[in-house]
Amino acid sequence: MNKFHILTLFPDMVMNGLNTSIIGRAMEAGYLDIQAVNIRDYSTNKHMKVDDYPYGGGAGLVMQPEPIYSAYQDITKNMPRKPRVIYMTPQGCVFHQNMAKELAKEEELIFLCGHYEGVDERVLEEIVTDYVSIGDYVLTGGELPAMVMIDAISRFVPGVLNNDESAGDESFENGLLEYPQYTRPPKFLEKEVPEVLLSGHHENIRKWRQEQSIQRTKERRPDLWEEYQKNTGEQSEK
Ligand code: 6GU
Repeated sequence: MNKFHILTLFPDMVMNGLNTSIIGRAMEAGYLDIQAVNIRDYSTNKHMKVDDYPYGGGAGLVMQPEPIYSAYQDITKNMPRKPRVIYMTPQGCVFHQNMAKELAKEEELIFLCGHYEGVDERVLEEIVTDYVSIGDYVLTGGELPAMVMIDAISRFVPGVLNNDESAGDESFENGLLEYPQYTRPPKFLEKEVPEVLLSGHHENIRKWRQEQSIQRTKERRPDLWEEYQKNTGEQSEK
């Protein structure tokens, strides 16, 4: 069982998103424990204020350090070991599948979601262990990125996926994009399902899928194909 704590000003957004589908089912079944903690609950201001103007001037508001630190201390007070704290920021290193696999080994993780123009640097220095971005674009807050990371990490937690859903052939597992999939009907808009898939010849199917994976990776992700060739010594004959 893996436990995720999310420090956020929008706990409903995060919980409503994650309560659904496979992650929701895994929480219900006890494979995951996901808790959103409302940073505003730790404000000591009479108006429950959590942000203020930036020193030095500039646009927007900055989240103040005290409520975040109090929430962090509350979450970690009975923990024997301090867990990793991931701050969601476009200034972090970019999240990828191997990072998801590694983070799935951690029993507990804390995600800190910022808003406005950012978070006071001093509390980040004090509690954050990892600065992570989900890609080179700017979002309004860290909630969607935290949900993205938790979804990707949870897929590696034992019990979360059943056998049919389980990781293996999918994109990135072998450094290539996944091959195309087909189901009934056998003919749709005059398009037939590739014959080899109906043949029952497992070795031919395996070869066909491998070729399709390679073709697709070359076309859509030349950067991944480059990397794949370096790692496997595969020659570019196609
Ligand atoms: Cl982690 N946060 C925000 N606010 N924007 C982002 C991001 C994170 N990753 C990409 N854009």
